[in-house]
Amino acid sequence: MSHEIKETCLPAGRNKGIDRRDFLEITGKTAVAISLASLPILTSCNETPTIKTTHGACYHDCPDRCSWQVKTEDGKVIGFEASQNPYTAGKLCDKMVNFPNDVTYHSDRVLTPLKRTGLKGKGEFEKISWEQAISEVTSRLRSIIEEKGGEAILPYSFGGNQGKVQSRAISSRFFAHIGASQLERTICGNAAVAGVLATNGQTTGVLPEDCVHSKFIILWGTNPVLSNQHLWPFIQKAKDNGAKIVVVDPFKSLTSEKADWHIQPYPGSDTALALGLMHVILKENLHDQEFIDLYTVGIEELKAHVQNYDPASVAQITGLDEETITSLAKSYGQSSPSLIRVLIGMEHQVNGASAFRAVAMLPALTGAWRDFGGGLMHMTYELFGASLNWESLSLPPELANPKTRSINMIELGKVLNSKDLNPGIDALIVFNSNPAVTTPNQNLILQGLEREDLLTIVSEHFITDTARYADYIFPATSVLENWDILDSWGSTYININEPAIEPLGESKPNSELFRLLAREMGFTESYLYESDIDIVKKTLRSDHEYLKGITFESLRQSGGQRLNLPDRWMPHAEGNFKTKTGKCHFYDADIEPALPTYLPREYSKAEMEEYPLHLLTLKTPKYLLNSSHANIEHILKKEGQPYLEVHPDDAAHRNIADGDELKIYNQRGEVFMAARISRKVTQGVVCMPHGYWPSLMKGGSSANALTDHLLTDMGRGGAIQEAKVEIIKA
Ligand SMILES: Nc1nc2c(c(=O)[nH]1)N[C@H]1C(S)=C(S)[C@@H](COP(=O)(O)OP(=O)(O)OC[C@H]3O[C@@H](n4cnc5c(=O)[nH]c(N)nc54)[C@H](O)[C@@H]3O)O[C@H]1N2
Ligand SMILES: Nc1nc2c(c(=O)[nH]1)N[C@H]1C(S)=C(S)[C@@H](COP(=O)(O)OP(=O)(O)OC[C@H]3O[C@@H](n4cnc5c(=O)[nH]c(N)nc54)[C@H](O)[C@@H]3O)O[C@H]1N2
Ligand code: SF4
Ligand SMILES: [Mo]
Repeated sequence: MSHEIKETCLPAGRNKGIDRRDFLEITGKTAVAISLASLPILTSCNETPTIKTTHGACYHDCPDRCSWQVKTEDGKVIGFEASQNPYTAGKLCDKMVNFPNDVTYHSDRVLTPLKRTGLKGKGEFEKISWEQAISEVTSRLRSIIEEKGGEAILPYSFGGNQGKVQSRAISSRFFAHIGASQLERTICGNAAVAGVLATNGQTTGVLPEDCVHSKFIILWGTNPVLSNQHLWPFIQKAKDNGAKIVVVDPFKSLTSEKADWHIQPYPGSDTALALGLMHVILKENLHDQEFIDLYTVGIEELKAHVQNYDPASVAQITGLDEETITSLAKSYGQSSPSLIRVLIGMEHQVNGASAFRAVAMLPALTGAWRDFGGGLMHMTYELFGASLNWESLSLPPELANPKTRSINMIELGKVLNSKDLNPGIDALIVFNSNPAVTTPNQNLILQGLEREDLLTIVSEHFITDTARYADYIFPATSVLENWDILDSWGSTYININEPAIEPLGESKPNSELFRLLAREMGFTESYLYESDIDIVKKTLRSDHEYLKGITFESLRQSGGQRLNLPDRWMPHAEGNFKTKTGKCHFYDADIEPALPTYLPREYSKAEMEEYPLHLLTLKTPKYLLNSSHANIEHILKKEGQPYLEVHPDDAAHRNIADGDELKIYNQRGEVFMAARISRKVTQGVVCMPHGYWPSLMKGGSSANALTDHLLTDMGRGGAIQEAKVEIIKA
């Protein structure tokens, strides 16, 4: 198959005539409807200025994965617009509309390698050349490997860039090649997925667009109005068609404000709530016996188990009244098609995976899977897992199944400070992540990053709070400057991202950083040097039916295309669960416990007295994505002051008035923030936004200074939302 690309020069006369309005016309609905493929790819030729349009996609850790197009004139971005594909629907979110100025061209962007000159954490650096930086880093890494072995080196990366090339392709080969410790990347999704897989064996249930057919939608621990904005119009359409929208969330989220019914259980109590619903459904005969007989295992064990979860007991655990529990169970059981949408939000609890496991059982109990638009909607990444050519992204055979130890990213603070770890961590290489802000137990992490004997290397766009502790910072390209291929975990579109402009300054893609390190270390294996564009092309070389009509050329013309999925995607209408038995598992003797069970974290009386309030640290800021963009002045201004939401009773009890400056504290740290007295939280719960950089906060700490590196019940995720605090006026 040829991958030749036709490039066209735009006559100079026409260039001048193109203004923003023309651009919109060219890329607007009508033109796209006629044929996206007919758009010429315009590249530099002798005549100037040269106008070029390239297609790309959002690299953020966001379920939407919007497609966009970038217009450049003489290598500078002059237009940045959402694509008109039916899911992106011509609209980027508020976080991204100004991306070229907010990130790519931002004056604070790191554009050369930097070497530390001051104390760790002070953020004092000098510019050095790539040659010097690569040579010095390589010699330090080489001596660490010689003295302690590769496991003394820990890669640390997460969702900063979800492009397959810039997140894993070359970096994972490099780290496997040097025998580095492996990082368990568990901070987002692992517990949720572990729970759903235990029940259904796959996470791909109802597809996003198909929710328009639903008549009863429970948004369980998810906030699509903010965190999954391109799904929301489909939910809104279902609502316009008469669907009832219910939100189950301990916090009064933006989504709950738009729903018909907000149910506000105590954080971490969802396992009990789901089992309570099953109790009522079975008691009221709202279950689908035929579906259960044909496609599930363990109904008798489940029936016995849910006896412990009668509405009165569940009311005690969840803080809801019995009537709410019964009425939710009946409404859900009697509606069809009925849909439950889960995503990530409720996983960050000690009982988080069990909650997903229990909730995932509900559609099998009621037979909701038989209806189009009925069932569970969770992730979509398995569709890409099945169809792309993963050979290009996986480790080559000679590196597959590495025997090196794994370190859970949640426990970064613990491992950096550990005296028992053998070998200890001597080098930390961070890219696509900002753990000083986003990983629990912030103060322990900062203490670890302060270690003089730790070599810290960070590849970044900005001097983040993690980068402030680096010995060397490498300048990373932004998504507008590198190739990539992006699958999705929340939509059904595949995108490629073509560089719209040359790398600014001396920035280089993550992949190139690892190629340069490999070269300097003298490695000769070809898998370390595969080019980005070759990886993109290879990943698309697949005969899978979902990729029919989707090629490198077609994606280069359009940016994103929907996978070729059947018109009526109903994965479990006739069972077909992907568990070991092929059935939905209400009960599984191989899992401990064999049935989802409400097992909260036990606190001593003294602990509860000292820190009585349950702290939620949520993705409530509208313009931030985790810690990304939390250094951009105009964004922080738009976002406004961060507040701690406090229930009126908790405030009154402590003599706190609205707007009072508070100290929020526990055994791990203290954060300063003003109080906002509201009923967004129930009594006993407080909530603050996550994502703010500690260096920019009063007192030098942000939300994760109060959270702990506790693991979830399954999936080894982070029970970030299991934190207890006390508050006083500062
Ligand atoms: N308290 C609390 N903590 C949480 C959460 C919460 O709800 N509450 N949520 C958790 C969740 S769900 C997640 S996903 C994690 C996210 O945690 P992180 O993955 O650390 O996410 P970001 O804060 O977005 O940081 C990504 C960084 O990558 C950088 N970056 C972007 N593109 C590139 C690139 O191409 N190359 C390089 N080298 N760098 C790049 C960005 O500049 C940014 O600094 O946070 C978790 N932490
Ligand atoms: N604006 C914005 N959008 C984002 C992000 C962002 O930082 N900002 N981050 C992106 C990322 S990394 C992810 S993973 C997704 C996450 O997308 P979602 O899963 O939709 O979002 P979250 O905000 O993590 O959590 C949703 C809700 O879960 C609730 N929740 C917390 N604990 C519990 C519980 O115990 N039970 C129940 N029932 N609910 C609970 C919270 O109160 C919150 O309102 O969003 C993505 N989109
Ligand atoms: S952050 Fe999400 S909603 Fe915003 S542009 Fe990116 S993919 Fe779209
Ligand atoms: Mo996430």
